[in-house]
Amino acid sequence: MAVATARKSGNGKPGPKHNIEAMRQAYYQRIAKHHMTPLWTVMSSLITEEPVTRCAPAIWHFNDVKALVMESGGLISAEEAKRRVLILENPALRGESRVTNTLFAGIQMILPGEVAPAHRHAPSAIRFVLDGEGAYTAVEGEKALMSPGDFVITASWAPHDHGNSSKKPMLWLDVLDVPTVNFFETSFAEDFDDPMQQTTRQNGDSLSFYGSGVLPDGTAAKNLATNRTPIINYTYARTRPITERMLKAGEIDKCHGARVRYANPITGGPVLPTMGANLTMLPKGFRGEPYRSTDGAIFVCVEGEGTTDVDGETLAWGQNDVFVVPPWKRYAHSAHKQSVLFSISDRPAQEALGIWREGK
Ligand code: GTQ
Ligand code: FE2
Repeated sequence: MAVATARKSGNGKPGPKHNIEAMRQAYYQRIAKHHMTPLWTVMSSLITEEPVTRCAPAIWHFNDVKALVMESGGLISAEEAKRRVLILENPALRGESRVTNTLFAGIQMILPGEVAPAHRHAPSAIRFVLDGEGAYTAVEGEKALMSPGDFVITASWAPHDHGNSSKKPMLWLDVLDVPTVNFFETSFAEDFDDPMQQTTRQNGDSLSFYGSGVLPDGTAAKNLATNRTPIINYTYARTRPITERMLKAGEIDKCHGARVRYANPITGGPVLPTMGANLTMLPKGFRGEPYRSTDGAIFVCVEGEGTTDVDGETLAWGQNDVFVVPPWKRYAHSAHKQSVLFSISDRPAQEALGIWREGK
């Protein structure tokens, strides 16, 4: 072995610098043939002192998005597309079908009379409704009629189909943990024969039941304590007034505003094991203090107008704009009008792995 020979001939000391460098390179080439490589040449870029992200701050303005998504309605039906969605690709991750390193985001549109056929898959999904009124998602036998600001949960492997029995197109934001599931190489998916599932519960039943401070008694309760919420639709009509009450009571976080966390009412944990979400109301004139955390987040401006400074870059948002803050980048919100922001990230997954951090 070249290295051992060098040590012997040099009385245990390495040879001259140029000599040892050449010997190292020759050695790396030899071990490469055996699919091995030295850690010491990559150590500092492999185990970094701070998070390194490939993700860039980005914003999609709803005016542009809506016009472009509406155009797709004339090109393909929901039935043919299966899901008529335009993917929001992070500008630094083009071609990777992702908005952050761990999350997929897209804008889905469903026209009056259309059906997006029933299927299920390993990735978990959420919808956040942007525009329209009265289209539905059916999840595990329950129809959720949707209005702007509603937050709808489709857990891993839950059967789901969408339909629009209203008179208006409906647009919503889809967020799925697809890149995370694919990172683990654990994707499964299947279609159902029937395009629409049979409903077995009343519309909105899960929120009426589990969002009311009572829980089923006895063994049924134990079976419910899983890693996903039993609630299908966290309606804006129920959630917004809570942030408004917090705002009026002065319960305003210096960084985040009057913010609530969407919770599993059985466990108090996040809505899904891989994704967690918040809703915040910012008073007019709010100037948030800088904050950072290891979970990159997707934000939606539900109401109002303002800006978010991300690492020296200013994102100016208005109603239904979607924007992204990469992991560990400092950001601060400012609200020019009273505003409501929805946000979603992979924080629960990071917390489960014990790697989540936050800082100023
Ligand atoms: O609505 O079921 O944006 O399965 C991507 C995959 C939406 C859906 C997406 C999906 C869906
Ligand atoms: Fe789906």
